[in-house]
Amino acid sequence: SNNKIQVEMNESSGVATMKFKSPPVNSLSLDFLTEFCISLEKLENDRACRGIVITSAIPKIFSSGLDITEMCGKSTEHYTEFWRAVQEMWLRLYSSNMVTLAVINGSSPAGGCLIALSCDYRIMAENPKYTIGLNESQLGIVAPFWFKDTFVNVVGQRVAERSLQLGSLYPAPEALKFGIVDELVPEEKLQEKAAAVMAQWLALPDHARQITKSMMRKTVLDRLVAHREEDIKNFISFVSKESIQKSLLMYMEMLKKKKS
Ligand code: CO8
Repeated sequence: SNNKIQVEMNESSGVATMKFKSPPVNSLSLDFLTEFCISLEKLENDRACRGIVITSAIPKIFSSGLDITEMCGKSTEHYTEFWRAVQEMWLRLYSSNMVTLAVINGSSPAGGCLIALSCDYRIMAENPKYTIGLNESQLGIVAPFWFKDTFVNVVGQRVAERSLQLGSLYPAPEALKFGIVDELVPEEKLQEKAAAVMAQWLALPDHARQITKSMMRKTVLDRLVAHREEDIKNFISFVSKESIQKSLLMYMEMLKKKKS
C-alpha cells in the first residue's frame, strides 16, 4: 500500500516534506521502509528538489523504530528481505545529495533515532515527554555497527559509547545537551524554524555542500556497502536465536502491559 508516507513538494522553495503517517506509532515495517526508499529516490531524481524535511503526522511520535513484529517468528527469507530494506533506507538517506532536515515532533527510539541521526540537522520539539536515543540494549539486542558509526559521527565516541551501553532514551532537553539534536523549538514553532534552517542550508552552492557531506560520511557508508551481505547474515543469526526471540517477545508484552 502506498500511503504510509505523505510527500508534499513545494515547487517555489525546492523543499519537499515527508510526513510519516503509519498509525499507531510509525514503526518501520517492510512496507514502510519500501515506501520510504521509493519516495526518497523519486525526490533524489527530481532536479527541482534540493531539500527534504522529515517529520511525523502522528501526534507525540516521530517513529517507534523498527517494527518488532518483523523480527519475531519469521522465516530466514523474510529476515533477509527486511534487513536489506533497513540497510537500503539508511544507505539512501545517509548518502542523500539533498539537504535533509529531521523535524522531530515526538518520541524517536532506536530506528526512529537512526533516521534523525542520518539527516544533516535535527530540530526537536521542546517537550521533555518526547524521548530519543538508541535504546537497543534495553531490548536485549545490539545496535548494528552502522547505527553506532552514525551515532559516533553526530555525538562523538564517549557519548555514543555510554548511551549505547545503557540504551539511553533522552528527554528532549538532555538530547540537546548531549548533541543528539541540534536545537529545541516549541512545538508550534517547528515549521517556521524548519523553513528558516532549510533556507540557511540551501543558501550554499549545492556542489560544495554535497562534496563536503560525502567527504564526511564516505568512510562510514563504504563500510556497510563492503560488508552488506555479512551484516545480513549477522542479523539473521542474531535474530534467530531463541534467547533473542524471547527478549523481543517479552519487550512487546511489556509495551502491552504498560498500557493497561
Ligand atoms: N514495533 C512494533 N510494534 C510497536 C512498536 C515497534 N517498534 N512500538 C510500539 N508498537 C505497538 C505497541 O505494541 C502497541 O500495540 P498494541 O496497540 O497492539 O498494544 C502500539 O504499537 C502502540 O504502542 P504504545 O501503546 O506503546 O504507544 P505509546 O504512545 O504509549 O508509546 C512509543 C509510543 C514511545 C513509541 C512506545 O510504543 C515504545 O517505546 N515503543 C518501542 C520502541 C522501541 O523500543 N523500538 C525499538 C525497535 S528496535 C530498532 O529499531 C532497531 C533494532 C536494530 C537491531 C536489530 C538486531 C536484532
